[in-house]
Amino acid sequence: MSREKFYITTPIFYPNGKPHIGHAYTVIATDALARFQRLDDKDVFFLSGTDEHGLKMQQTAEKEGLAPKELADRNSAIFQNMLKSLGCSNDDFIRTTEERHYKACQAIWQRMAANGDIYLDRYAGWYSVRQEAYFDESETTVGEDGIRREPLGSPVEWNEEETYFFRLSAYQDRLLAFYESNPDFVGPAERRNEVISFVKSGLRDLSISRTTFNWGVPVPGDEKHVMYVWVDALTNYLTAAGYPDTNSEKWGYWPATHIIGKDIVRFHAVYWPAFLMSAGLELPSRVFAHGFLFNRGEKMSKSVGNVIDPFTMVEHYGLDQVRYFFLREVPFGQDGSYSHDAIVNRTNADLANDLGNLAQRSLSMIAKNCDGKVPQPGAFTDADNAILNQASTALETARKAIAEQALHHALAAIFAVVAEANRYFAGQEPWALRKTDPERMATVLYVTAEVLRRVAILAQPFIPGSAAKMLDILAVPADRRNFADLRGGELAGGAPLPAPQAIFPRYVEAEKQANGQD
Ligand code: ME8
Repeated sequence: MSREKFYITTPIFYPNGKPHIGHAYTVIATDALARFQRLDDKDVFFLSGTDEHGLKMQQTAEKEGLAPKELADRNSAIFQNMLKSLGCSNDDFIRTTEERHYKACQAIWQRMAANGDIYLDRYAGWYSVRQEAYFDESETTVGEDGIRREPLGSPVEWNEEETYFFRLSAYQDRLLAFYESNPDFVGPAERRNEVISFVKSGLRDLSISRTTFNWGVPVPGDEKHVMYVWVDALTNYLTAAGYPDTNSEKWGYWPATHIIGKDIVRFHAVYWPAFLMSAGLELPSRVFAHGFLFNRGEKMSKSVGNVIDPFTMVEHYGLDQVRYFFLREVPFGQDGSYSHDAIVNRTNADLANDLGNLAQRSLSMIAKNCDGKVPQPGAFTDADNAILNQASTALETARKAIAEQALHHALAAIFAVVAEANRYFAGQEPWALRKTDPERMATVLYVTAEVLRRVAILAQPFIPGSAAKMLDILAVPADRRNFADLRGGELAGGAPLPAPQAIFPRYVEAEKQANGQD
């Protein structure tokens, strides 16, 4: 039987500057969702990439004295490196300047045109280069500095030109009917409500081409126009699935789940489904928008200059520490903030103390007292069965949470097992049993090691490197690490184990380190 296909995407990022921690956050979360489905036996296709056209790219390139493609090449490579340094398991990386993407854009344009949804007219309005979007005059305000800005604060400039329009107004009722019959299309609920009230307030036709610059995909049949960068950008999700070749094997992955930030919901949940309806293509299965990250409560942006470099962060705290912190600390879908203290507290408490110490203590007892082999368990008590069961049923909880992108709930269920396993270990006192009842000690150590195996299997999507290390020191074969192996792959008493090693070093402040204190 062929496995269920699962297609998941990050936004494609503008390579007009270097990646920051907000980009890294989206990537880490989407990666955890992709890894979870792979371990749950789905045939996953995970896509990320860079969005290389548009006025913002062209203007930044001009400022830096580069051709837009040179700027894109330089920064797209940095985004690709960031994905590597975050342990991102994407199957493809798309750049919108690739040939395959031009074909897909021109094909979808032609389908929308053939459907009667594209017409030529003139447009006059306020354009924000930063958002790459037009705004209604009523949405803009003029500040004390005399500069007119859109609601998110970027300056707008007046622009008038001949442009192709997409008949978005014709899709208002169809979109509302679609949201109504697919209540899970947009998540979380606040975003869905925003989308519905935006569409209910009335949709105007959308300007989808530009003639004042040429850094974009040419409009088929009228090459003095380039496509509006968002038509081009959204189409990336089809390109990577092989479009327009709908007979290709890749096409079997479409439709996708789109993970995005809350800043680009309108594009994904209004414009994109309308384009797809017009082109007669299936709509995405889900659009989930996460919140924004703030550095100690402040919004990060390139212009404010408080952008944190993800490379430095990973180097400083460790990759799994950074992944764990963001996925656990910030309820996925809500805004979150981070600070040095919050990262250190969270990772020292959960990873170094709860998980790391439990592994270290139990496995070094096994190394010393059980001849370095998995202990032979006796009959299980109620307490043994309770903790073993909790470790298996955490999968059900995590699976339900992940189906609605509640990464924080999935992690909470897994770390509740860790907390309980610590209580179990402390309560059973295997160190005292060593003299009084060595057989019972062996059972307690077996149960603890088996719980650690289950926890490590479940933790793989979130902290892949450390979970793999834990499974290595439990001698779990590489092909027995899927969720299906939670039951059936139990540790075998008597199996040899490698020497235990520490998995999560405690974060020690630099000045304390220098003084030799912890
Ligand atoms: O919008 N907190 O690209 P972009 C959390 N090219 N996430 C953040 C963030 C923050 N402070 N800042 C950015 C674009 N993000 C378009 C997308 S898709 C077809 C085209 C994340 O480089 C978040 O996911 O501005 C947001 O949606 C994305 O980066 C925007 O990246």
